Amino acid sequence: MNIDKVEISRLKMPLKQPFETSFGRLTFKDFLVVSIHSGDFVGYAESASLPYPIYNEETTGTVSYILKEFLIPKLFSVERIKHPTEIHRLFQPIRRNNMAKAVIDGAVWDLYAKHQGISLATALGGDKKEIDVGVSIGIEATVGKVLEKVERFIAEGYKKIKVKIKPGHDIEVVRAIREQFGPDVPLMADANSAYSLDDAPILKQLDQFNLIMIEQPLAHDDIIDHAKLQKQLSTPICLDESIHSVEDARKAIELGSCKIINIKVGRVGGLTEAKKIHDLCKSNNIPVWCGGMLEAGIGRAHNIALSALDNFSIPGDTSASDRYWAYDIVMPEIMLSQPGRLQVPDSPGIGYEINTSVFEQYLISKEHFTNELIVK
Ligand code: OSB
Ligand code: MG
Repeated sequence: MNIDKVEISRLKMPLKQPFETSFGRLTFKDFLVVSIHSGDFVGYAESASLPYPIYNEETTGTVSYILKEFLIPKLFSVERIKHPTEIHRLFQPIRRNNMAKAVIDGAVWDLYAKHQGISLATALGGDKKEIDVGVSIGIEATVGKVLEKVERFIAEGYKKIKVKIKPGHDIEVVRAIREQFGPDVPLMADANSAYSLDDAPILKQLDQFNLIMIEQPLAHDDIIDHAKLQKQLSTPICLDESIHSVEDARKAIELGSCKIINIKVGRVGGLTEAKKIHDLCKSNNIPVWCGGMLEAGIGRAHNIALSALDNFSIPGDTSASDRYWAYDIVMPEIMLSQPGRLQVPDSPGIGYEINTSVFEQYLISKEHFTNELIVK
C-alpha cells in the first residue's frame, strides 16, 4: 500500500450525561479521527485520548503533536507498507505515546482490510459473528442513581455490569446492587487506581459479593502490590492502566498480579500489540476483554473487530452508540443486534461508514499531510 494522504480531524462531542471515575469527571469527548488515503481506499481510526492527562499521561493535544512531529513523517519515510504489523515496528524507536501510535496503526489496519476486501475482524484473525457486551457505569451523586442505571442496562440485556468505585463509594454501592438485583447479575467494579495496599481490608470485604473481578484497584503503574493484594483476595484482579505492552502482560502474569486483563487498543499502542497480548494471555489461560475510552463509532467499530478474537471471552465495555452519544459519527449507529449483543460486521474494514453530517457538526479542525517525498 502506498500512502497518498493522511488527514487529522479534531472532534468535540458532548456526552449525554457526565461520566465520573475516581480520577475525574468528563462532560465531553475531545478526540482525533485519522484517515489514511491509499488509491481508492480510506482507513479510519480514532484516538482513545481524553482531554486531560488523568487516565494516562497522554491527551488529545499530545497525540496531535506526536502525530504531526514524529509519527506521520515516519509513516511517509517508508516507501510501501505490505502489512499493518510493520507499523508497530516502525514506531518502536519512539518511547511510549501509545495512544498516538495506535491511531495510525488502527487506520492502517482498516486500510489493509479494505484493500484485501475482508473485514477488520477477519484481518485480525477473529471469527465470531456476534459478541457479548457489557456496560460501564460511572460514579453517581447517590447510590439510588447508580441503581437506576443498573436497572436500565440490565433491561437492555447487557451481559456485564461494571460500576466505578472509589474510597467511600464502594461496599455500599456493590451491596445495594446485589440486594436489589440478586446474586446472578454479572457484576464487577473498577477502581481506576483509587486504593493502596493499606486498603486491603476494605477490598477484602468485596469478596463476599461474588464479583467477576475488581479492575485496577492499586496504582496505575504497579504490578508488585497487585500481586500481594491478589494473594489476599478471592475476587480476581483485572489490570487496565498497568499494562502497556505484551512485555508488561508477561511480567504481570509471571508475578501473579492479575487473573484477567483488560485490553484497550489505545493504551497498548495499537491492534498489533493488542493481538499479541490476546495471544499471550490465551496461552496462559488468562481471559481478556476489550476496555473502552468513551469512544465514538469509529473507535467502537475497532473494538468490536478486536473482540471477535476467541480469547475475548468476557464481555467488554463496548456498549451501543446510544450509551454516550445523542448522534454518532458512523452509519448505521452501533446498535444491539439482540439483548447485550453486537454483530461483528462482515463488510470490508471496520464495516461502518462515516456519517458526514454528524461528523461535520462536531468537527473543530482538520489538517492534511501529503507525502512530499513521492514524485507523482
Ligand atoms: O477505566 O475503563 C476505564 C472510561 C474512560 C477512562 C477509563 C475507563 C473508562 C470506562 C468507560 O470505564 C468505558 C467505556 O464505556 O468506554
Ligand atoms: Mg478501567
